[in-house]
Amino acid sequence: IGGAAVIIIAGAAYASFGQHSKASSKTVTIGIMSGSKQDQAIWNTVKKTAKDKYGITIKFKEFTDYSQPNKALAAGDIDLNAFQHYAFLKASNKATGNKIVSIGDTVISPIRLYSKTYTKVSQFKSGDTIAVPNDPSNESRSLYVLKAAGLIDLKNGLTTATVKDITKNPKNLKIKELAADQTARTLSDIQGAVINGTYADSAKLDYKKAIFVEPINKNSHQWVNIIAANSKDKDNKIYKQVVKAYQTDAVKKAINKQYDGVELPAW
Ligand code: MET
Repeated sequence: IGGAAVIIIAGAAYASFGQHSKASSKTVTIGIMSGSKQDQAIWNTVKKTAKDKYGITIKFKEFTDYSQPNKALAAGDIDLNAFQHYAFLKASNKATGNKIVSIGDTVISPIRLYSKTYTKVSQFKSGDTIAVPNDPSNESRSLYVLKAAGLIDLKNGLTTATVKDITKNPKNLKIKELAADQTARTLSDIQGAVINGTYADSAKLDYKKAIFVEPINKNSHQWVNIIAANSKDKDNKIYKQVVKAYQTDAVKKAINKQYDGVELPAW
């Protein structure tokens, strides 16, 4: 009999703990990239809607390089992340065995070629160096951008091109593969760099001065940025409400105000 009473008491204690943890699970920590005032303004709009409409408290954990936020998500240090496009996630899951999925689309952020030496693509000279990000998806993307700019040619039909797939390089350009967060830093030493929006923001580069912008076309879906969750959480109601709080007219307005067409709402 005594044993049964203990069980009942334990049951009651557990039930009340359960309720408490449900309330506190309305806090969602999202991993984002640091250093972009524009993104901060956009996320503040999301945060406000999440609180006012769904009673969710959003917290942010900021990262400085692309290799960290999926690790942190897989390890359970954060609940969601929002920093990558579909192609990056696919390559990252493939390389790590993580099971991370998209739960909602955010923006498309065309990658751009910048130069401090030149103002036009045609000015590149024989032997010049151009930096590209070295993760598989962004490297391939950048090489296709150099192809679209008419600087190189690549084998046809590749999903992940590398420098080895360059078939024509009439200006003998040297392609320097660097971690995406390092590309902007090299601009003073070399003639060009293909730089993701994230790092163009944090290096305070002027988008309007990019000398070539990645075209948006039927192949662009892979570059749509996403809110990502561990696959076990893909139906989590609270996380879905975070996506709803993102995909609003207020956020569309904030994106257009902050980026003026440089990044575009993509949901
Ligand atoms: N926001 C970046 C882009 O669309 C994401 C790169 S993948 C980590 O270029």
